[in-house]
Amino acid sequence: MAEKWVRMVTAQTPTNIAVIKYWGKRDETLILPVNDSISVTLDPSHLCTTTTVAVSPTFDQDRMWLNGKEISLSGGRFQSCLREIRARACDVEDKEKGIKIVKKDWDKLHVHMASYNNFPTAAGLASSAAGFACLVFALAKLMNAKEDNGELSAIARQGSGSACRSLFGGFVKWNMGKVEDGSDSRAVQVVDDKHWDDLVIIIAVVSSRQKETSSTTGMRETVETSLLLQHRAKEVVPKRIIKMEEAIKNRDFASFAQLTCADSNQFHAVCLDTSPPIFYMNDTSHRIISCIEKWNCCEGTPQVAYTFDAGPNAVLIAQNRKTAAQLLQKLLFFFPPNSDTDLNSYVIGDKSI
Ligand code: 2P0
Repeated sequence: MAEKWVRMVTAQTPTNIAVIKYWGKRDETLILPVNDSISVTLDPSHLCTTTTVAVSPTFDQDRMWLNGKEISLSGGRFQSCLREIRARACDVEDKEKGIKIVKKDWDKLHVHMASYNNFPTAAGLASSAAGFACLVFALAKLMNAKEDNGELSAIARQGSGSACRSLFGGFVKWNMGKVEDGSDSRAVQVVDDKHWDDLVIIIAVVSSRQKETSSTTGMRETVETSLLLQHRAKEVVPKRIIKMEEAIKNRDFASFAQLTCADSNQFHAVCLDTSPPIFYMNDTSHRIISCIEKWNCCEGTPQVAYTFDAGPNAVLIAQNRKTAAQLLQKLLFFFPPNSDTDLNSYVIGDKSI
């Protein structure tokens, strides 16, 4: 008779928002980007994924559920993450439960994985980032893999590029890497969550509908057709990365805001330069940009930075709580609830972690 034990691990991982964007791959299978990127990891109490993974000798196949619905594991990305963690699995012994798994057993044992997002999936709020980071972290704990978060980030990257940045808190840089096998394409922490903890991030949910062009498809088309992307990846981003790291380390909000807004705008320009063009922002997104630009210009120094991912939702970063309160007042004035252009909700959170 088969043994009846179940070993379970639950992990929670926040999403991250890029301030210097990743857009475009040089290797689609290994998920290697055309440029470095930098992100900020959000507070897990706001936008996060919770994943429980379980192993039991009674499971006859690997299975996964996302927000309660079973999904197919046939895609190469899940298989890559599972394969890489299984290859690093170690012995596990839990005397209380009578569990003893030796390294070679992991090849025969199957896992069940259940993941929940507390925010809209695939609406441009980086759900795959939190999702794959959490899955890889939880599987590593389940299988007693000894790799550190940097090494795990190179595995999470193979699930979804942006996921590699969610293994750390604070500000995080994804080094694009140089070597062909992708082993140096991984995340490193720039500063921890305490370093700049007066920043406040507000997400204005313009639409929680699923986006029309997935990031994966969008960036493939951009790589194939946009000349502007080549200029961005080779000439613009390398210089911006250096300046952004400096701004973050010095807590220089003016430079930080200028770089963040410029990079978001260039990312969307690259999307427009794609054939056929990709429109992620809508009229409400554009009105939010105008509102912030006017405010920043009137004050003579940036009060708030904006950045938009592959969707119309605005991520607004205020220097402190006072500015965040003023920002909310402005948003409520210009986008009153229940009007034609209302924002569905405001997710308010301290940056950290
Ligand atoms: C980023 N985005 O740096 C950029 C900015 C969206 C806009 O990373 O194909 O879901 O799974 O590697 O990670 C979204 O891309 O794409 C993304 P894949 P991913 O956050």
